[in-house]
Amino acid sequence: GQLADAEVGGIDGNADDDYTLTEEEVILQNSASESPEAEQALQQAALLLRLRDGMGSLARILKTIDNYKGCVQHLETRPSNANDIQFDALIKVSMSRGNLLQLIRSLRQSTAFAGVDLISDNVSSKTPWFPRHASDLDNCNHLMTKYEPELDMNHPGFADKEYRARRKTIAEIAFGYKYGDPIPHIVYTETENNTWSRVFNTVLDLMPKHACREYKAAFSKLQGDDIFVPHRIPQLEEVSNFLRKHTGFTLRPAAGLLTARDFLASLAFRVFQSTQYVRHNNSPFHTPEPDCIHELLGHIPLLADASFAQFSQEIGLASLGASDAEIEKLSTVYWFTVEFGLCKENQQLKAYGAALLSSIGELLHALSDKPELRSFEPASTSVQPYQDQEYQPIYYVAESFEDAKDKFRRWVSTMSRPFEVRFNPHTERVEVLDSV
Ligand code: HBI
Ligand code: NLE
Ligand code: FE
Repeated sequence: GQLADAEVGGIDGNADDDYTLTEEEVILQNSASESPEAEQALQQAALLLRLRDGMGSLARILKTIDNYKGCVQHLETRPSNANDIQFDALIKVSMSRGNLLQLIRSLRQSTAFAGVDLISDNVSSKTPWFPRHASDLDNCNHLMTKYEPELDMNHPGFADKEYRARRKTIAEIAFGYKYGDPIPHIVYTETENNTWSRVFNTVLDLMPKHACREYKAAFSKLQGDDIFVPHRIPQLEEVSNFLRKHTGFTLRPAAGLLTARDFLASLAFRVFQSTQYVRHNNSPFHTPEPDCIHELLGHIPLLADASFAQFSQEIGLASLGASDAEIEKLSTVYWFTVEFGLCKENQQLKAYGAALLSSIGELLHALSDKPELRSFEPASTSVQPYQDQEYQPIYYVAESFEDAKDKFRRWVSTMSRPFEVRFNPHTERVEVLDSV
């Protein structure tokens, strides 16, 4: 039934806390207080109630709705899987806005309900599910299978049993991870730390000339905090704490290449899903799949930059509830900016893309005279086909992060989503705003 699709995460057992209005209620309240007519205007709404003591309290709810001259259009219940709650009830009503507000307040005063939530009705059932709270990212861990060393004969780890077993162990850790857990510590092997050292030292050599200044600035801070050192792979937990301090981004462990939808959704919450395994020691300078060396040397420094962090989050916010075709475009934009972007600095070309900064081979290719360079224009960049096995034949050049963000915003506003989203950092919740 519809209840199965309704969002039950609403108040997450915070029934005892002082109640703050949800975004839906604020909208309702604002629209009700515009004028006496507006207050009388009929409003359709869906309420989600959590019943502590069985179905008996339904009678009281219906009576209360009746008192407020409301009309029940749909009623549905299901057993709750929360400990102290017996049933969840979804009730669709039609009543005046003013009365609806009072109804919600009056239901909230009753101890029979562990929660009374006004669910916005503006997200239609055609909108794909998307996470509303950072803890919902526990469900955003779907992998693409194309780079699994078990399945891909071209993977440098395909014939290496020990490597495959290692990957499996580290993937299990990511699958077991839940919101709020500390990120598990990995004891990296000598081989793995050596692979890191080789890449790290080459990046140190090339960075002064070829990386953009924001990258270099954050890189120095990571060195200053002894997180980036040549002889050992940093732990995701310490990196996550570093990012939190600078931009509020945090990490969560990912088992491998995630679907674009899951990966982008996490960015909306300023969460970066990071792999924790290490590339095969036979291919230190280029691998087609993300590994923790790519995440650490490629992504982490710029996620500590305020402007870039904002850009990343905006791509994520634009992806929530987007259609498959829109996800494809957003991930193409992500590909040609966050992964492979070049930018200008005093008339010179610099790299800011993570896949360039973590792959010396491709960095030198990108800045040679071989590839074609175009200026970043979301409308055309977002439909440019690309492959992910070889070096890119085309790169896009941004004037600056601010300029890329401006262009991106203007382009995103042409997308078709019937609602707005915004992230509330205090609650780590994405609030959905009706566009009417
Ligand atoms: N998954 N773990 C992980 N890391 C990435 O960098 C990543 C991903 N999935 C998709 C993706 N990147 C991009 O190529 C875009 O499709 C978003
Ligand atoms: N090619 C990159 C590297 O070798 O570091 C990884 C790309 C991940 C999308
Ligand atoms: Fe990446």
